Amino acid sequence: MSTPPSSRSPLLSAIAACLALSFAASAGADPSCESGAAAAKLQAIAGTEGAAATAEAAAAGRPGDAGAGSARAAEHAPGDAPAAAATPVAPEGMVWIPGGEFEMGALDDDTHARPDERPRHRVRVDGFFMDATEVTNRQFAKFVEATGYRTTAERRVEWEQIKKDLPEGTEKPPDDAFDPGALVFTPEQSSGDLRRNDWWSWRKAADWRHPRGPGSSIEGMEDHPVVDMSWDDAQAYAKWAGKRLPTEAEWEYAARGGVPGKLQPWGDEPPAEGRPKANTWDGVFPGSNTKRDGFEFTSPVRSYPPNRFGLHDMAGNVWEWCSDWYRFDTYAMRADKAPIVNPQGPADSYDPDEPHAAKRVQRGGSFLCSVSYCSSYRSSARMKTTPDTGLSHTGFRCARSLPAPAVSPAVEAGKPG
Ligand SMILES: [Ca+2]
Repeated sequence: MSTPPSSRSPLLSAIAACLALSFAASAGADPSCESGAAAAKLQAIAGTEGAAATAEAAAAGRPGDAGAGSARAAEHAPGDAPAAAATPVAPEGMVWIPGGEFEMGALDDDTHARPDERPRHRVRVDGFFMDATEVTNRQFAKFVEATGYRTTAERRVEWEQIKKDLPEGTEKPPDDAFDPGALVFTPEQSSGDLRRNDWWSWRKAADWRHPRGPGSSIEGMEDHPVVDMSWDDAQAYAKWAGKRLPTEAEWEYAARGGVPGKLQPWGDEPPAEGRPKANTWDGVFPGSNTKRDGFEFTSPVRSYPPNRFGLHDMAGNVWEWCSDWYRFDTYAMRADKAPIVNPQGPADSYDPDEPHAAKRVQRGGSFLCSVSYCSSYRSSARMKTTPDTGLSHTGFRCARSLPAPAVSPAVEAGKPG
C-alpha cells in the first residue's frame, strides 16, 4: 500500500537545499516517484511569469472492483450516449472521444487510492477531440521555431514569484540559485529511502532540449514526449496549436477508454505481469530498473498499445497537465451533486501539504511510477504541481472541443426562415 506522496516543489527543494531549510509541511512526507513535482517548482522558479511553482505527489487509485458490482452496473459505456450521432472527423493526430457518463475516482477496494481520489462520483462529459499521444519533441520544436517561445525552465527564476510559495520569512537564496534550470531525475544520488525524495537534482541549463542537463540532448528522441514542461508552457503550446488542455474529468474519462471499473487503461493486470503495457518503473524504485518495458526513461509515443479510444500512454511515460486547479477536496465537494456535467475544476487551489502553493492537476503517472511506490499509472491517480514547475518526467497532451454549431444569420437575428 502506498502512502500519499507529498513531494515538495522542485524549486522549493532546491532552495531548501541551498539554505538548509526544512519545511515542516514536507517533513515525513512520502514523496512519490513523481515527487519530481518538487523539482518542478525549481524549474518554475526559473521561468514562468507569474506562477509560483510547486510540484507534488501523485495519488493512485484503482477504479475497480469493490463497489465494482454496482459501479459497473451503473456506469454507461462511454460512447454510448453520442453513439447515435455521426462521429466527427478528428484533426490529424487527434481522436474523437464520444461523450458519456462515468464513475470518476477510486473504487472502494482500491488499496492504493489516496483520500483525494474519493468519493467516487458520477460525471458526464460532452464529446471532444484528444491528442492520441503526448506532445512530442518534434511537435514542440515546431512551436518554438514558429514563435520563439522560451519555456519556464529556460528563464531565470523570479524571487518575487517563488517566495509566495515559501513559508513567510524565508530568506532569499544567493543570486545564482535563480539561474535557469530544472530538476533532473538522478537515482544514482538517492539514498534509497523513499521518505527522503532525494532522487531529484537541480541542474542549471536543464530544459526540454537538455532533459538531463548540460551535455544531454534530444537528438534521436524526436518522437519522445517533450519534458520539463510547466503548465504555462503547455498552455502556450495549446493556444498556438488551436487547442486547449483537457479538464481533469475529460482526462480520466478518456483514460478509461469507455471501460468502467478497471484499474488502468488496459485493465486490471498489474504492469509487471503479461506483456509490457506502459512505460513505468520496473523493479525497485529508485534503485534499480530492470527495463522490462524496454525503457529506463521516456519512450517514443505509441510504443505500447492504445486504449479503446485509441489513446497511447494514458498511463506512464510522462505526467500530463490538466486545465483544473487542484484541491484535495474537489471530489468531496461534488459528492451530493452528481452527476456533474463537464466539470472544469474548482475555482481555486488548496493542498494541505503545501498550503502556500497554488497547484494544477496532472494525470497518468510517468516512467517513474512503480508498483512498489506511487503506482500512479492507475486511471484515478491524481497529482498536484505548481504551474511553473516542469520536471524531466512532465509533459502534456491537448484536447479540442467541437466547433460551436454554425448559426444562420437569419435565425440569429430572429428573422423568419
Ligand atoms: Ca502519459
